[in-house]
Amino acid sequence: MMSRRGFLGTTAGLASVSAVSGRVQAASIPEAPSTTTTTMQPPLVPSSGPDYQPVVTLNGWTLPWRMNGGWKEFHLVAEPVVREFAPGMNVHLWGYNGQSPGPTIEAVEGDKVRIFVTNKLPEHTTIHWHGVILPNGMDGTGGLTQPHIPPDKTFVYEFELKESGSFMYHPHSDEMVQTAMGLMGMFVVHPSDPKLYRADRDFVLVMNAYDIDPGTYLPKVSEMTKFNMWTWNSRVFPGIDPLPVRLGDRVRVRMGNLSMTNHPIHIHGHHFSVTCTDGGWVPESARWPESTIDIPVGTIRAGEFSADNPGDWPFHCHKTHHAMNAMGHDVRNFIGAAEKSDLVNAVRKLAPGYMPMGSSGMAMMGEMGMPAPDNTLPMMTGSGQFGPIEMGGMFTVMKIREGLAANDYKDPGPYKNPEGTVAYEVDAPQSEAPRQNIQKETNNRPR
Ligand SMILES: [Cu+2]
Repeated sequence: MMSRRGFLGTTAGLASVSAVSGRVQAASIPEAPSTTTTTMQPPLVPSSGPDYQPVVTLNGWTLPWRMNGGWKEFHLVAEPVVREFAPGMNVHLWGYNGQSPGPTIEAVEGDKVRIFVTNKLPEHTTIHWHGVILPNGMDGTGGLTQPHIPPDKTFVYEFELKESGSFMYHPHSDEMVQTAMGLMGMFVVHPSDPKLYRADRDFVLVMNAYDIDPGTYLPKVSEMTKFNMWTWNSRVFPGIDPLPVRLGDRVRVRMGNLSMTNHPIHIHGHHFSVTCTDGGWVPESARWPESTIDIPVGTIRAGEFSADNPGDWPFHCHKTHHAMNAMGHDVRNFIGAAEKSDLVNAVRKLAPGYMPMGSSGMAMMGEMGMPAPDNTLPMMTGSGQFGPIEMGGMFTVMKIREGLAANDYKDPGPYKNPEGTVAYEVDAPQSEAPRQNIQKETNNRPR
């Protein structure tokens, strides 16, 4: 543990970089709260200071703080954690306060924050406050703006939050490994004027990707391009919480991307637009409507809309291989390969009962429950009220319902579609759909 002497030594080193430092009061380190729960924790409603609508973190939580002489004090502990990606798969990661990603830090424009960072990792680390405008020596770039934090040591960061917005935190120390191991979190700063940019539901998620061989428990940290698990808050569908929303709510989803590729995030049933990035709020005149918002690498996009269309609406990455789990890669395309082809017959002589997987698509692979190694999720999975959903990875459901209570984030169950509003099968006598050949007319059209 950190000794008082060690603590004072640390702050002495930082004395010249922070004019607002209140390091005298900082002599005692606040407790570091910790949890391993994977369900979305209720928002932390502010009990003092300016009012704001608190955020909720999908499958995560908000870091409690304490006030100390005008400073809002937080304590993050970087440490090895075990994270369940979805029931049936646990991964050994590095995280903060018991989880990857770490808890969301939430504060208000004008707050003076003091963030203690204890390193319980086997190697040194730092924390960089991505997007936050602060004094250079608080930026958290190991070697450049501060010494790295050695294992078993605690450093403290102190800065005043000059701007509201959506930010992130992550190491700037052996970065490739520490990001690949899951060290990251979101940092939300509310405007000091509670009426400004207010949303009724304000969700937070950070995207990452991991390369985990089926049957193993550790991500490969040297992977650069070939990831196979695409996560929101280190969870994959069907492990990602749904987003319950009351009909008529103003909804915001703040999406950070610390993976190594972009993610086009698509919403069904609504249009949304980017109202905030990691560089601040987007003026209303500069917004445009979209049904897919692309989130580039190393950025945050807050998508916002009015929930005026009730139902169970998919909310997912539009890269199809990001909305599935591992084992979906390197599968050959057998669509159209005849069930009784020469090749199949030849294989059947060697392996009686052999079935060419994927000759009519891959949906059956999701339904059959393919045998897989331990600690491996099905490639496509999940079920809804009408059958298999056949998704994985970066997919969840926005559940828009009439009459939900404010700050009620319980799963309201499947949507009850009004009668006569669900696609249905027609009573067609023949399996062949009626066709009209328009080829001839097209050819005869004058040029
Ligand atoms: Cu994606």
